[in-house]
Amino acid sequence: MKVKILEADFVLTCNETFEIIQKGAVAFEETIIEVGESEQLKAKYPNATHIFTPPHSVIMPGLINVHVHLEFSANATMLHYGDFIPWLQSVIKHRESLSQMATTELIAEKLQTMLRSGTTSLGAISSFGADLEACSQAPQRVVFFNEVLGSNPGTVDAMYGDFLGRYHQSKDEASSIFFPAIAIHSPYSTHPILAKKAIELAFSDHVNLSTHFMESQAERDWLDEGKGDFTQFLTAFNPYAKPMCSAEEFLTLFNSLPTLFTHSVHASAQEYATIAAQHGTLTHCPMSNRLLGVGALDLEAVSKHAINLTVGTDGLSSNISLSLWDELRAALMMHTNSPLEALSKTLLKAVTCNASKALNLPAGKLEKGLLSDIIVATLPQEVDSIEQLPAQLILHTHQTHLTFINGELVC
Ligand code: MCF
Ligand code: FE
Repeated sequence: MKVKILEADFVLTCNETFEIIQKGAVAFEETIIEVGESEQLKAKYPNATHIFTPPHSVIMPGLINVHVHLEFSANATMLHYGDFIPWLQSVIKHRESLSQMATTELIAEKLQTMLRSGTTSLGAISSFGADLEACSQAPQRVVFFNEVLGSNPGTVDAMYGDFLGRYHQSKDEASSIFFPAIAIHSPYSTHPILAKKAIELAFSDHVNLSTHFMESQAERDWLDEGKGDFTQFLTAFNPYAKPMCSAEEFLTLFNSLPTLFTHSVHASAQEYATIAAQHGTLTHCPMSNRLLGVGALDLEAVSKHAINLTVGTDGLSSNISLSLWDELRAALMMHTNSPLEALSKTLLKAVTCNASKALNLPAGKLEKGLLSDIIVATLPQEVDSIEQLPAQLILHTHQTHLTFINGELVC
């Protein structure tokens, strides 16, 4: 591959110091060769192919959406929003028909839309395996999380068998951009014995691990006291239903592997400390949290515990968009107590360097040696100061001007 030099008014490296280079450039092939000032790079690589960008353009790493349920992509208005248990009931009622409507073509179309909005990598939570074909053929880097759940001791073996079958099918598709992985649904839906077996498999196969954790007050009440809104819901399946483990016991199951914990809106300070000590990641899904009526994540608590923070869109089962820009705008509007400039920086890190760390992808930063997953976003006007750039980028970006994956122009 011939060396390319991409130049723009700003290079947002998303590196450790969140360095922003004005009149900057990136020299790259399949991996990044050098990041620096335009004039210097042009002199150093005189034979490179130059790619110019419009005024007010920003070069940055491709975005990484660590948590999306593509099998629910056919939903628009069918699921019940506003309250968690009614939503869950509506998922159970409609999941069969929704998953039939979510054809490979529909999912491929959603992946293309995600690409046009700058998402170059994603973590796909797969409940049934119906998204395998679209995900294994996607232009993006995909970490494919095969989900396991099951609480009835009489059926856990069959549930594990079904999960194993899907996991092995995804392993057959493994490639340099498609990575099989494992997801445990949640502490209220997955028997700890089942969870333990799947976690041991993730450990021995060195694959990524993800779970939903402490999303709603109902989940908190159920795990702590076996009470609350979950009681009626779960006793409909099993009249003797009891919490299968405490929240701390559930977290401890994951102590061997850095795990992505999604939502965690109702986690306690002690649980945040455990997640931090286990080098876990917290995935914030602000739109989903709003639509399912579970409240807003305490970002200050997450930052106090120095937990690796990422942002995901969740699926169209609890969102109206799979664009991370839309998601970041929602987060900016939701966390009204966080200063705008600092929050914007935190959010951009969450979908780049923090996300690549969580998924073990050598991308997510513009840094020598990392994969050339690079996007260009173009602002409509100049910014008042460089400190305003992260916020203005979040407020004004919908689609990218250019997108590269592995150094190849993909859109
Ligand atoms: O993250 C959201 C809300 N919390 C839990 N689960 C899901 C979400 N979006 C989709 N789901 C799926 C989940 O993967 O819904 C099902 C699971 O397959 C609920 S359990 C019947
Ligand atoms: Fe989810």
